[in-house]
Amino acid sequence: MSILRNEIKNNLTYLKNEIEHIFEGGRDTVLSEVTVGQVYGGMRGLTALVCNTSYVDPYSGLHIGDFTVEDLSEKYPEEIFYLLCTGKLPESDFLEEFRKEMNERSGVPQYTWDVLKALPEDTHPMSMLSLGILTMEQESVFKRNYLKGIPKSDFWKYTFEDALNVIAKLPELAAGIYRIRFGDGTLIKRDPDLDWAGNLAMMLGLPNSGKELARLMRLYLVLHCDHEGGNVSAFTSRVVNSALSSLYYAISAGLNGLAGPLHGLANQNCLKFILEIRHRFGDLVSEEEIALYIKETLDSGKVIPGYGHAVLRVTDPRFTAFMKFGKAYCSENVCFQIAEKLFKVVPDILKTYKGGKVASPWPNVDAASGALLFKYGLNQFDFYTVLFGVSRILGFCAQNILAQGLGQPIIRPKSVTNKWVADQLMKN
Ligand code: NMX
Ligand code: MLT
Repeated sequence: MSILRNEIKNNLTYLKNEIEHIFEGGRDTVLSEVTVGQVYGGMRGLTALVCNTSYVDPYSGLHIGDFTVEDLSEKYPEEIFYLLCTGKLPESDFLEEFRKEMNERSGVPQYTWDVLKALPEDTHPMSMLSLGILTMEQESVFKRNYLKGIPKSDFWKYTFEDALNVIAKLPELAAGIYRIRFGDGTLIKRDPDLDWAGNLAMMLGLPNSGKELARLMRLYLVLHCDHEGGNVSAFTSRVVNSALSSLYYAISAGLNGLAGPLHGLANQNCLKFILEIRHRFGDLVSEEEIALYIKETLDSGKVIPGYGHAVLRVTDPRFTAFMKFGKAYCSENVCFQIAEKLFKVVPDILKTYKGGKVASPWPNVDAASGALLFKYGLNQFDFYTVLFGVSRILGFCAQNILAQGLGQPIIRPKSVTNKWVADQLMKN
């Protein structure tokens, strides 16, 4: 991986120069003011973090380097990892080099399988993924070397080693979790000639899944890779790593955040929602029936999964990319058709719901992907967030490698009490 390592080094030099320049321009310049509403409102809209892997524009969505989602949807996730770490897409021989590197570093330890197989049968696959990564923590190259004593400027190099070791094991780990939890527990051997996503698709062992599942898996693993620094899972992972807890701890922590229904778990909940609609109204459900179901769901106090976003104020371009795939390959599929009908019905209802309080009535990344996975035989929707996690780990790794390379300090914002806030109001 010498090409990638060198390019990360170049990127770090570039980013350090940029930061020096920014500091010369005004270290004390105010970027964002914080209101009482923001302090109590999940810090929404507060600009208080720097993340150099990707950026989310409220109106055009995810940007990685100079590229939009549309530019990247035909790429391989391996190329996206390179892009996240370096700001550039790799040369054509990178995929082959990466494949060889993954072969050398692959192999989930037997003790990890022993732990996962010993868990209760109803353990959620996300707990298994998080725990699976955590079991391997003592393998951390960063931790071993940190204990020996290494200069701060070299931290990122060892974290990069940890990243490659984890990424290489992910297809086997994720597919193994699927087979332990939903299959007969036998593990399928990886194929050293396949790419990262292709191997994961193959090792699930789904009957008749073929090349189309691999194609969808590539797109899925590209689209979920990163979403700047403030989302729950990436932020958690970065905070944990900022204490110099190894990448294994940081990844596991980030995954625990991703497992929540307002974040990554919406992925599985979307398909569950579609299946409930299908079960109640049949394959030919009308838009009126869907509207009725949406209203009933909202009246019962639940959110509509796959709709809304903390940053985006338009239809998520990642949703659009999945819809494009669905129209090309799954247009006859009932679940996909219901996802299409939901897209026609939900935004208008959410626009007026709670007096127009929903900041974004539009679909997010989760609204359509489950219908596509279902079509290719991946019908255990409890597993979907694991795929989100596998992809998002690329972002966790890249964000932490760059932050360490830039020597970013431990993250520790200041908190205050109600009394402190009330005193400020009195002073004003
Ligand atoms: N269905 C019903 N109510 C909603 C929805 C929705 N899809 N989205 C927002 N609201 C409500 C929200 O619950 C809040 O109500 P209240 O103040 O009474 O608690 C109100 O609208 C204002 O919330 P927003 O400012 O619009 O959204 P916020 O930034 O707080 O939360 C989400 C963003 C994504 C958590 C929220 O839109 C949501 O819960 N969506 C459904 C779950 C989902 O799809 N999550 C996946 C996000 C993407 N991902 O994969 O991580
Ligand atoms: C994500 O991909 O992390 C989600 O869209 C949530 C977010 O960005 O807040």
